Amino acid sequence: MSDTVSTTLEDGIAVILLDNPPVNALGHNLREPLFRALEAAKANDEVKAIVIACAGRTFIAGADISEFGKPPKAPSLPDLIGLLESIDKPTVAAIHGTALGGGLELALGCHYRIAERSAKIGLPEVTLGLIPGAGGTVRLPRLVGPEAALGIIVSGKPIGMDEAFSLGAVDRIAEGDLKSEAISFAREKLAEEAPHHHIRERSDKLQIDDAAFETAIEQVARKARGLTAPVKAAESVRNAVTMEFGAALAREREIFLERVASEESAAQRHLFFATREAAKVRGVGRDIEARPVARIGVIGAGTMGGGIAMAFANGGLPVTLLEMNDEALARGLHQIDRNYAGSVKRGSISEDEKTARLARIQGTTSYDALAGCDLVIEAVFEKMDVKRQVFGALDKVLKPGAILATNTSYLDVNEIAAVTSRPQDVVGLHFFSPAHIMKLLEIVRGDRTAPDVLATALALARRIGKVPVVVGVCNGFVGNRMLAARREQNEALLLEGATPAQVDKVFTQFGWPMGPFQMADLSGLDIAWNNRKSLGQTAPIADALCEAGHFGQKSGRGFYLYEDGARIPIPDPDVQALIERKAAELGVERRSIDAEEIIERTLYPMINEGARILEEGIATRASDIDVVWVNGYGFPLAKGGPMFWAERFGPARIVERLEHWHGRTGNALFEPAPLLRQLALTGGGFASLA
Ligand code: 3H9
Repeated sequence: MSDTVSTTLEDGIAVILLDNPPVNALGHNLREPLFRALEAAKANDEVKAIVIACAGRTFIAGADISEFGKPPKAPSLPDLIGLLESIDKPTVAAIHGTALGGGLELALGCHYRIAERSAKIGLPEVTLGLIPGAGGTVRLPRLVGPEAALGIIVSGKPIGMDEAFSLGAVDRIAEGDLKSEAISFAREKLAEEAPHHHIRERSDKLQIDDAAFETAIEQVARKARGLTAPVKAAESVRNAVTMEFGAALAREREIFLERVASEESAAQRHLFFATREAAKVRGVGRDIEARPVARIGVIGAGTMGGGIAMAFANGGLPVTLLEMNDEALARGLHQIDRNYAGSVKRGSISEDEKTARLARIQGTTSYDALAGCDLVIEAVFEKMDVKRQVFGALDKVLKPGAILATNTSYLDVNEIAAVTSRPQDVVGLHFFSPAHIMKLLEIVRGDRTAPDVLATALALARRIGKVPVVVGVCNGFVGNRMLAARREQNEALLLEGATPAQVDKVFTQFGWPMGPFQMADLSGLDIAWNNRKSLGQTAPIADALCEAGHFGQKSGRGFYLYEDGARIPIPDPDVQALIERKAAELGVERRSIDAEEIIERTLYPMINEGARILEEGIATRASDIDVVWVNGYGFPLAKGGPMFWAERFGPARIVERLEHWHGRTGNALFEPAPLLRQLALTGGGFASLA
């Protein structure tokens, strides 16, 4: 007996109960006593069959991720599963909640699996830059067939019981009490005359259509977007088919250990914990209760407002969508309909689901219709006057306790809150476009925002599948403020001699899905142009392009040329000529610019701004900034976010190059932030300076 593992013997059936909160991760504190319990049950003649079950909210959620990268402690998970497979007595895994990663692998070491109907199973290792390392890629193909196993392993997505049962991954669904049904199931199996086979002894499902399987594997490489783990996982599934069991298992372990030691996995593990840390907010402890939210109001049915309405409707919440007049409302609702129709066409939702989601969105042109809403978010024009007007009107109609949210991407939330009689109920909810797709939600905490308003925003974000990060008030908050630092240099690089294609290539080689100029063309140069004009800002090249009718992909010309409505960017000699003309006009001397300089002048100012954001307390932790950039701006997952990357790459090197550019240009953007300087001197990570 130990704190985490206890065995009870019920008339010949040993029930080994694991209890390692919160998610029964297979840390050493669980592996070691479980190994002993299994050895004892194996040796005990009174034990005729074994059931492995878990206490708490879930079956085993996998290996303990925090142990990776530390010296291994025996017994390992493969040792445990090896021991399980040496037991002839029937072994049954009783699954509730989620059996993930090493948890599922342990269950695959049992003869049988019984699960509650609500349970899920999966091998999410690729999402941590890993491959399953305790037989998952070798046993699952033998159990469900290589094609199905490949899908589960490379997607990392858990599957529900209908699918698991039909694939044969689970032998029985428990409709009543899991533990007693697992015991009865074990008894049934004992009573059967037939021998109990371990998965390793089975090869009946390994027959495959070679060509189709190879095509599926090639597709994995194409879709991996520069990540190595899915490709390696697919290789390991192929080994399960082409190699004998023991050799495939040994090779899987080798690949797993390589992956654990990789930067890609370190980055993804960092993001796993960073995402969970970000939800922990100063002053918002577990004792702070979220306010009940049953109906959402959204003001503005443009691209952003429509997307926000969809995000809530997709999460099951009814939405009242307000526009100024019937025409604008009809246009907005029509666009939402079209977006859902697109999802149906792509097969991501059913026609019924589309109908259900649309039915949750109710249009109105009257503020009075918002009176019953528990939270209203505005997505109107980005001008303080307009926002103040909207908040004044909201203050009049909303019931006491309702939350007033703004989707502003840079305006002062405190100033907006000040026009209301209830600044404690005002919060920023900054969605990212397209709002129904992008995961990030910056929750902007005003000076007077009440803790339970933040708790409500965090709970809502989770309810609609967003990744929330709480940030403070400043121009652009975390994401857009750092983006502005980078953006300033993009045009300067073009004027000084780089081409859009050259800059974009450096970005994609770094791992971004696309570079800044392709991105600008995709989102529409006119939108940024209008924004600049309203702020009294200029960007010589982008402004000139807009004046010449280059609005990006939608007009067939932007920083690139797009022929016949295609999305392939083609370098445009006219744009090049325009850049050179502008450089001459501004007296900028042109020279050749290399990849290193492009990184130093775009990524380093971003990191520097991130350090300032930390100094000012706008972000609570460096890892929060990473969560923002990975989920809102496509920062390469494999690099873990700008601040994580900076720590690994070397703050001293970054400071040295910032100083170089500061000296050369005199631009304050490059002046190293004190926090970054301190890190360069002391080493360690940003967290060590907190
Ligand atoms: C693996 O298994 C490798 C093997 O193939 C080979 C080995 C040889 N380890 O998410 P939550 C913590 S790789 C350590 O908020 P939920 C988490 O940080 C692993 N800690 O709860 C949080 O801590 P805190 C493959 C873990 O109810 C707390 O538990 N498995 C682990 O929303 C609650 O987590 C996975 O990738 C872990 N494995 O969701 C599954 N898991 O409270 C990872 C959680 O201090 N886990 N924690 O912030 C999950 O997907 C979700 O946690 C789960 C529950 C769905 C289980």
